[in-house]
Amino acid sequence: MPVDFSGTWNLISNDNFEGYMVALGIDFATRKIAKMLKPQKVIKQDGDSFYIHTTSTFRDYSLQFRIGEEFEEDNKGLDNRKCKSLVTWENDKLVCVQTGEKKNRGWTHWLEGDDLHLELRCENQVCKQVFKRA
Ligand code: YOG
Repeated sequence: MPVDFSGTWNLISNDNFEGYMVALGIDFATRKIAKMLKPQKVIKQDGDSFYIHTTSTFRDYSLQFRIGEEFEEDNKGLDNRKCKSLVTWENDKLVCVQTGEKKNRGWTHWLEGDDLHLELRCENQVCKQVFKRA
């Protein structure tokens, strides 16, 4: 049975989000607001199809993709840079490579016990987020 990320998840920790946002070129005022947020993720997983909706009181971001199929991502409301994204399984981890202007950009999701983990990468910065089921 493959891992199932489906569910509603609330952020409980957010390590080095500031460094990640600086690497993405997010301005100071926006970073000040963003770092106070406690986003919620709704993930719907159906075979190789995924829908990930990240919501907050400030901005929302939604993403739909299929494993192994490269797609254009616009990062609208985030850093607004377009990139080509590809999500694959690496064992039980969901790994996204975001190819574009920013080097070493991507993220990885995995489950650890009852928690959802997310590592966000950009250039030399790594942000580590943990979510618990709502
Ligand atoms: O998740 O891509 O689950 O898309 C990353 C924020 C903050 C806006 C959030 C809004 C990067 C201002 C999405 C936060 C910082 C700061 C809630 C992470 C950029 C702008 C939307 C992400 C993947 C994996 C799915």
